Amino acid sequence: MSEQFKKVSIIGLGYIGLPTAAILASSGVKVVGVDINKDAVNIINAGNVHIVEPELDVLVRNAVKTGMLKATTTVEESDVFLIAVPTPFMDGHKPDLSYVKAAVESIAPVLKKNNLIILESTCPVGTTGNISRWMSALRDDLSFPKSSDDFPDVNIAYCPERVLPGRILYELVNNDRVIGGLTSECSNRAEIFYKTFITGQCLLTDSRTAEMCKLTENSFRDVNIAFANELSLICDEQQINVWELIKLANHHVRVNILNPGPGVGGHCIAVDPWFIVDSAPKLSRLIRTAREVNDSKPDMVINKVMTAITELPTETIACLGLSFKADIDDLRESPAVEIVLKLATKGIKQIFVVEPHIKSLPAKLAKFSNVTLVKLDCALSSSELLLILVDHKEFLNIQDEQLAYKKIIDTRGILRGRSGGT
Ligand code: SAJ
Repeated sequence: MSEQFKKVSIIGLGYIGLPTAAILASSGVKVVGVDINKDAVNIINAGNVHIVEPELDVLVRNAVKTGMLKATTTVEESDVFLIAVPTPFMDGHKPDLSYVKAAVESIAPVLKKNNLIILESTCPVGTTGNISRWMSALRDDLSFPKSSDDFPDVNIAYCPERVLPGRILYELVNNDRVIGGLTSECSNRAEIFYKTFITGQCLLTDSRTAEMCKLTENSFRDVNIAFANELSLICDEQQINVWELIKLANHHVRVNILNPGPGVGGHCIAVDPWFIVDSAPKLSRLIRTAREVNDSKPDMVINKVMTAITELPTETIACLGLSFKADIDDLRESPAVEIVLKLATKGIKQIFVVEPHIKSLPAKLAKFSNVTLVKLDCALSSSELLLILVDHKEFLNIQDEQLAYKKIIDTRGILRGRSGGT
């Protein structure tokens, strides 16, 4: 590790902060992980993890055991402060920067000359500049970057995380990083920091372009998923198998349509495009419409189930999957949860839920007497309608005989030729 950066504090120990802390610690840097969640701090200090991500548990256990990683609720002096806190949206899809502001306020008292602050949270354009202004107001004894040719006491850069849940440890090290410093010196110092633990390229730019780049990447994906989702609705009405259609169209060398599904979940793609819409409401018509198309998909699935259910003698349905995508345990903003919740309120007699990655139903579903978490075999043998909401690998081997005499609504296309699409 470079002499400059012997100790790093990571503010926010979630899906990005904790893996980053563990990787840095295992590359020989002293890491202090800071989180307001006392339970998470205790779990980590005991060498365990509070989130599920392949191989993260082993990495954290070793980092804690060797003393290179510790978790705490209070920020301490460091060389680098890396902010990885959530940036959800509030009513009206306006970005909520309160966690970023709270992180800045917690760092300010311990900040020293030559420190480097890096923001990784997804943020609206201009947030990195705001951090400099907020810090200036809190610490008038230090200088912060104001214009691109400054040489301030403290450097500040934006470097968005780009890792995919389920592949975080691999992508953290191997992905290219976009680094936008408030000055060139800020970018250069951030590059030196990242080069100590990543093998991907560091692409240097200014902070506003880097902020927009992150929003653009996730909006690009949202718009493309919306195209697939819209196609699935059109195909449903016109009795065309959307999966076969996409497979054929994708044989064109310049066409690459994504997969339709029950909607877009997670805390990134369903959120970040709104930051662009909020900043340029009149110009971002396509981005807004894509959000609306994807957000409307769960209700389309529900309508389909409610139509199908009228023909079921005992009204027993099996919902396969609750997480927001395959092979993870993350239920945040999951369209599958939204669909099961809405179905539960519609008085359906029995809803069997299969989610191999959880041990009990989330409270908002557990309170319904008509919703039960069961194993796959039980759900398949006891239900009349099969609603596939997530393409977990556990569901890919369902046998034809287990589908006999069932109505099937396959929102993920895992049964392809065997079902009628979404
Ligand atoms: N989905 C579809 N059809 C598809 C692909 C995805 O319906 O063809 C759905 C998924 O089921 C899920 C949602 O979209 O509900 C989002 O899943 P995802 O795998 O596309 O993305 P995330 O949210 O897990 O991670 C994204 C990634 N961004 C991009 O691929 C541009 C990741 O690289 C980012 O780091 C992450 O957002 C983030 O933190 O911003």
